[in-house]
Amino acid sequence: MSGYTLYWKPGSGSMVVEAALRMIGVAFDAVEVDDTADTAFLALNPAGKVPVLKLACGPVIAESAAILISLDDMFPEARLLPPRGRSGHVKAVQWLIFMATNIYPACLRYYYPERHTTDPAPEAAEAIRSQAALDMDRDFARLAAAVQGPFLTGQTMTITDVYAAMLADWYDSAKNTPEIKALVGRVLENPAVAEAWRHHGFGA
Ligand SMILES: N[C@@H](CCC(=O)N[C@@H](CS)C(=O)NCC(=O)O)C(=O)O
Repeated sequence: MSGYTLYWKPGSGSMVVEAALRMIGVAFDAVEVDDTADTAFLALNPAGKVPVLKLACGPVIAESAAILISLDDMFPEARLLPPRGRSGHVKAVQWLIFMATNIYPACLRYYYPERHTTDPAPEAAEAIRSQAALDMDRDFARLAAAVQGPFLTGQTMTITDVYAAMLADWYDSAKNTPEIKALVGRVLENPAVAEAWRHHGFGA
């Protein structure tokens, strides 16, 4: 048993955490979660969501952005994020949180609109889905405008770029935005990311 256990599901946001662990080069166990409503899994994360990262020394971390920032704290030499104190660090954290709190939830509203309304009418779900698409179009445009090139914060890939690529893979019109498309191509040149991407079934 390694010191880290990643609870994951194919096609889910656990992809970016697996990519981070592979970029760090630390050994980890991967536990595929079949049922996020299972009592044993809810004991780890009462929100019933992946990703979850369990550390052998005790802590269990949920929330994708929190896991990535914690891993950067634990392994600063892996440069998941630019070094603290540099402007690149602040910007990479800002865009990571922007995506986790805006685009990721919009994507969930887009694919599961019926979970976001108490109105059972199909039109209600359709309205949620249409608004989610508008929200994603706006927020991906903001993200695309911020790309310094080839990566978000310039010449060096960060885990924030991998997060952007993951979300873009869930939403076709983002995937086709030139700045994002170029960024995804560059991100996938990294073998650690490519391995996590493949393992999670992204790019299908
Ligand atoms: N805010 C959470 C969102 C996590 C989330 O919504 N995960 C989805 C998969 S992408 C999930 O586990 N849904 C429940 C399920 O698939 O059973 C994060 O950033 O980690």
